[in-house]
Amino acid sequence: MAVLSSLSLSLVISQTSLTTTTTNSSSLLSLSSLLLPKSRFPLRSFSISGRSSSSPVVAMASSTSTVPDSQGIKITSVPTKPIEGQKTGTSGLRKKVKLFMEDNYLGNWVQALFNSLPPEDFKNGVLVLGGDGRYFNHEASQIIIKIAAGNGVGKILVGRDGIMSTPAVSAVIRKRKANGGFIMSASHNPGGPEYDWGIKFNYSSGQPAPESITDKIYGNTLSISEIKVADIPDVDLSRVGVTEYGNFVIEVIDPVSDYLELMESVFDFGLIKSLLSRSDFRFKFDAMHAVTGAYAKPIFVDSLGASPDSITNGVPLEDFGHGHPDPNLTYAKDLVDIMYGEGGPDFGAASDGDGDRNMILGKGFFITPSDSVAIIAANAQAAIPYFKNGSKGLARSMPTSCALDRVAEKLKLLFFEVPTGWKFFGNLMDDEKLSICGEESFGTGSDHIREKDGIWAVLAWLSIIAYRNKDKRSGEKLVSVGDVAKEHWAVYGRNFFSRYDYEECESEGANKMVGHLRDILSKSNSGDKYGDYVLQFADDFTYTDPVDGSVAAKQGVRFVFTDGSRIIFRLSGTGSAGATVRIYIEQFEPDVSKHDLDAQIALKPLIDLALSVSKLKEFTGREKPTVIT
Ligand code: VG1
Ligand code: CO
Repeated sequence: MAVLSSLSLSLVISQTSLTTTTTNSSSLLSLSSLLLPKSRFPLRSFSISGRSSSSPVVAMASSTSTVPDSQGIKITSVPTKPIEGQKTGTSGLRKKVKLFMEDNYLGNWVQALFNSLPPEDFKNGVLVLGGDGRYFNHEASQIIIKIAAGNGVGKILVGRDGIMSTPAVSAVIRKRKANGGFIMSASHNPGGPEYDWGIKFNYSSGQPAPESITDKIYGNTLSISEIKVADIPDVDLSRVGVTEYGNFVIEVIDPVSDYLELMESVFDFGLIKSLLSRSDFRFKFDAMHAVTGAYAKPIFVDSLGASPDSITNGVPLEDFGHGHPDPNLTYAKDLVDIMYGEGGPDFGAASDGDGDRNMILGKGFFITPSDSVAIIAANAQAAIPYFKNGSKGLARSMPTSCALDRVAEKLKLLFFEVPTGWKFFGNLMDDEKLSICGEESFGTGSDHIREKDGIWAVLAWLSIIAYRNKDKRSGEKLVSVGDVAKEHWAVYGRNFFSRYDYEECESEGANKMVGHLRDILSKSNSGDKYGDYVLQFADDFTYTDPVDGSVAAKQGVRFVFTDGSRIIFRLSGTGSAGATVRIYIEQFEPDVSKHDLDAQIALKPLIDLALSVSKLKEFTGREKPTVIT
């Protein structure tokens, strides 16, 4: 049960240079009563660009407006009480938006975050705020800004209209040397009044907060008693510019320019442009009505010369156009159909809600994310200027296929296997041990930032294809996405891979299934026979961070066989209802003559084995997965 701390009210928050007030109240207040627009302090926000979110522009200078008659800002202490269940999952706190919209739900979590950070990490410091444009982000932006000001943050940099992709937030934190940043997104989960909302916090390196911080936040949500809110009006986020209230500064920034500048420093834009402007190369990018809609035109069209009609679903919408903004074979089906259709384009890509995921397709060809990171790593030095001196090291999440391991081995690079979730890569990058990494869940990235990066992955692939075709004359056959993959398999062998998701199962059955699997683990021995497969080992993955020694246990049950085949089971940590079971299946095939097999056919015996060992049908009642990737 949640512990209710003292509800004695009448709190005074006093801060240097801010006016201090006392609120005498004997009943619980809700944030909403304080967050209604206020007119007490005149707001003058100077517009620089004046564009709407659907037509972002790049790089605008900013100017300052101050509130001349303000001597500071009033901070109100809003009494609150703990709310159960605010535990951060794989990537932030995700729940149904209706829950987040309930009184103090978001405010409690944001205040608990400030209660968890050392004051020197935010007092008079700079924070970044962005989001994927989903429903409730407008209101949430105002709540977060007021609580940040209430807690003594000096400056907040907000993407115009509250829009900024996850990788762009990471880039802005790093470039502007901010103390951290908030991302308002439930990533690939659907949005709109009936669906999900989420919030993530990244700290000063641009990296998602580690479990040591998120565990603290959760602890504080269980004992919270007050929320500190600045009594300032709603801020106009539709225009680039600076607004000041007392010592608190809000700067609305263009969400694209810092990120675009970084991409220009990583890639050879001239090389990519030469590919995208060829008449014999056709490109398609599906922004899925999510945040990369704001980035696609400035980057692919305006900077790289792609034709405007190569961008589809390019306007960010609050409900992602009723879609599920997850770039995979199931949810990005429209793009898949185009790419596999008659006369389809040569290159197709999509990105998710918050722009950190990517899917890469060739004409009638799907690149698995596990292959994608391996192929990028193998070609990076030649095709991407950022890696011209080679990579420091490579890493993948545990369930991601071992294709990357083979590249690391051949290139003699450091190699790491970490638990699922991007937060585990950051320490390795900060310690200069890691350059390129990826997850099977359509996440690929590098140490240019501390998040996975959807557009980066698309540019990496375009760079590889452009590099391979740079001397091809018009009319000559181009090296295709599929050719690059097949050549890679011929050198390294093919790691067939597939993931089965059983979404929103009853939690009880799913937990029992995991219990059953752990039971099998405890009794298993190397050499045990599973049909035709011989067990090498079985365990529940534990990771010890080589940089700070922190340990993450129970990160997935895995059965690894002597031929390198693997079956892995995990419960998702990003869902907002019930339990999602993930089964990951992998088999290595060195024989080139078998590389063209369909993955589902090649993996059939292992899939059947996974289903029978786990008794999934029995425990969950599910006959079929909801998503296969
Ligand atoms: C999923 C993926 C994981 C990814 C995470 C966040 O987590 O499996 O690889 O890092 O989503 O991605 P889970 O716990 O549901 O398996 V995103 O694009 O939501 O920030
Ligand atoms: Co995402």
